[in-house]
Amino acid sequence: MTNRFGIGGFRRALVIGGALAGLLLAPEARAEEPPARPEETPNALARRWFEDAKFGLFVHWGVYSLLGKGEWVMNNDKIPIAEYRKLPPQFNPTKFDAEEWVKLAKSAGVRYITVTTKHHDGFCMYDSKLTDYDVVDGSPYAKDPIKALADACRKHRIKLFFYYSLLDWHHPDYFPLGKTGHDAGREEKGDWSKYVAYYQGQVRELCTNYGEIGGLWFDGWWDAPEAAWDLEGTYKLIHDLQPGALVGNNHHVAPFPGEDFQMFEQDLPGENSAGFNKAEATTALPLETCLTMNESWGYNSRDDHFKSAEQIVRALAGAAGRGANLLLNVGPKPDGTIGPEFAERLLAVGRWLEGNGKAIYGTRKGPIPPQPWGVTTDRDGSEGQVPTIYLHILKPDVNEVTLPEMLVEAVAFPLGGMVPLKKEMAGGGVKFTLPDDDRDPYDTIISVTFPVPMPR
Ligand code: FHN
Repeated sequence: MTNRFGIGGFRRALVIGGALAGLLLAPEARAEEPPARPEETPNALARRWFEDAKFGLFVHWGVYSLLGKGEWVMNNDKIPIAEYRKLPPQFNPTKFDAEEWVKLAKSAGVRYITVTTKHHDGFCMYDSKLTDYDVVDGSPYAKDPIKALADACRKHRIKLFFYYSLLDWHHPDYFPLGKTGHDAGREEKGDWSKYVAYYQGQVRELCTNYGEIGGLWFDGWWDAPEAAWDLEGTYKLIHDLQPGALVGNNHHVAPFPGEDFQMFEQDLPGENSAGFNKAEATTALPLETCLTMNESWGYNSRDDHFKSAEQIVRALAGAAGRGANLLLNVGPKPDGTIGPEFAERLLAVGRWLEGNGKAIYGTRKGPIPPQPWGVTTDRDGSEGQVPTIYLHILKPDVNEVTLPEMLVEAVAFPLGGMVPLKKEMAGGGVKFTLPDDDRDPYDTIISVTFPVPMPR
C-alpha cells in the first residue's frame, strides 16, 4: 500500500524525544485485530490487520518429511504413486504438540502461521471427507493436526492461514498433466472438471471446519497456467464463507482479481534473485515475502545452510521497509517436532522484536525507498500514536545517514534513547551522525519525528 507521505512532504507532528515517544507508542503492536473503522468491511479490516502483522511463520509439513529430502522428493526422485503411498502408513508424528508450535511462534513474535494442508504430493494433512489420502484415514496417527493447530492458534490469538497446493501429483483427475509430476506413474486420463470440483470442495472444507481462519495461500497454479482453474469461483467461495479471510496465490505473476495480497518467494519485493518474481510489486495490495530459514521448505536432514538470526532480522526489516510481511519457514520433522536450528533462530528474532518491534509491527514502508544503508518504516499518527519514521541501519559500518534536505526539521533519536543525533546540513541533505556505542548488531533503529508540517 502507499505511504502516508509522498517524498514531497510530511504532516504536522510533535517533537518528542525517542524515550518519551516510546512511552506514548504501544510498546508492541497488537496481536489481535484492531477495531474496525466506520464503514470498514471485514475484508478491508483483515487486510489492514495483515499489513500491521508484519511477521508470520510458514510451516511445510507432510509425509515427505519421512524421507528428509524436502517436499519435492516425489517428483525429484521420480517416485511413482504406488511407491509414495507407502509413506502415509509410516507417518506417526507422536511428538507433534500444536500448543508447543504455537508457543514457539508466539515467542518468535509472529502474528500468524501459514501451514501446508496439502502440498504438491496431494496428501492431505487435514481430515478431508473427499479423499482417504489424508492423515486421519491414511496414517496410523489418525488425528487431524490442522484441527489441533487451529485450536491452539485460537487460544493464543495467532491467525491461521492454510497453504493449499492447486497442483496435485496424486489425484487421478489432475489431467492433462502440467509441467511437473510426470514420473508419478499416473494413467493418461482424467476429468479436469472433477479435479476442480475436488479442490474447491477441499477449500470449502478448510473454510468450514476450522473456525475463523486468516486466509488461503495457494500454490502450484504455475504448473498449468492455461488450465481452467475457476479461481474466480474459488475466491468467491472463500470470501462468501469467510468474509474476513484473505486470499493469496503464489502464481509468480501479477495479482488476479479477488486476491487480497501479493506474495514473493525467496526474495524481497522488487528483487528477483531466485527467478520466481517477475511481477512488479503492486501498490494496491498488501505484500508478503516468504523465505526458507535454510534452503529447503520441507524437512531436509542434509540441509544445514541456515540463515543467521542477523540475516533473518535484516530480512524482516528489509521486508517491512518495502511494505511487506515476512513469512519465515520451518520444516518440521516426521515426528512432529521443530528442530533446534529453527527454534533457536526464531527465539533470537523474538528477543530482538521485544526491544525493536515498534519499528516493525503496525508500520508501513517509509517515505525513503531502500538505501545502501538500509530501509525506512513509517508509523502514522492515527490512533493516538506519534507519527514517526524509523531508519533501519542494516549495515554495521555505516556511521552517518543523509536524508533529503526537505527533512531539515527532523529530530532523530536512537530507538528508546534520550540523546538526539548530531545533525548538520551536508552534501545537499541533512546529515545525522550515528552514535558509536549502542549499535544494534542486526539493525540499529533511529526514530525520526518532525516539529512542523513539511512541504508537499
Ligand atoms: O513448489 C513450491 C515449494 O515446494 C514451496 O511450497 C514454495 C513456497 O513458496 N512454493 C512453491 C514454488 O513456487
